Amino acid sequence: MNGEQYEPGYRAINPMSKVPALKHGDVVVTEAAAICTYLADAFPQAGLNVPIDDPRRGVYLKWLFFGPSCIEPAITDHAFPRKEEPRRGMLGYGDFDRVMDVVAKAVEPGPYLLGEQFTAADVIIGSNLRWGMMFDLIPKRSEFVAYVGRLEKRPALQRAVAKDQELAAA
Ligand SMILES: N[C@@H](CCC(=O)N[C@@H](CS)C(=O)NCC(=O)O)C(=O)O
Repeated sequence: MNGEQYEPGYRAINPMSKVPALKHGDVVVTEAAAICTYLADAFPQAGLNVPIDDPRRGVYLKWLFFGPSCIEPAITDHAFPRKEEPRRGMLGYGDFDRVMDVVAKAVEPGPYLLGEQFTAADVIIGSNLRWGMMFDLIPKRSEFVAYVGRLEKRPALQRAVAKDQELAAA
């Protein structure tokens, strides 16, 4: 909020002046979904990735990319409509309602996007949906509410929320 992301020190880390950014040894990774993918692969013992030779890897990668390439721009365009209606075929996400329907269908069977295994893809899609509902940017569909409710029961999410609250209080 103080604009430090625009200063040369942070620009050297991420020329986009965006957070988050991760430094792991000499490796710098930016873009939230890339960071999650990188960490899940770097620490497979955590069980958050789908290995490269697993046939579920394709679906796993699809959801990791779907957050930043479809859900986030769909939410932003919906919240701040463009002056001129863009052609559906030119928008990578198509249209907002289709994105919501596709995600609702994917999270409904549960407990997670890939079934019993919680993966980095749930971190991305889960945070899109949790944040989207929190700020009334997406509809509170029963599928979303149930999925986010399952995520909120996870101790890891509870620890992360507590850390955010500590930071906000400070
Ligand atoms: N495409 C980026 C977007 C990140 C993003 O928009 N971050 C916001 C905070 S949530 C930010 O850094 N805003 C600061 C600014 O643009 O000045 C990603 O997925 O990591």
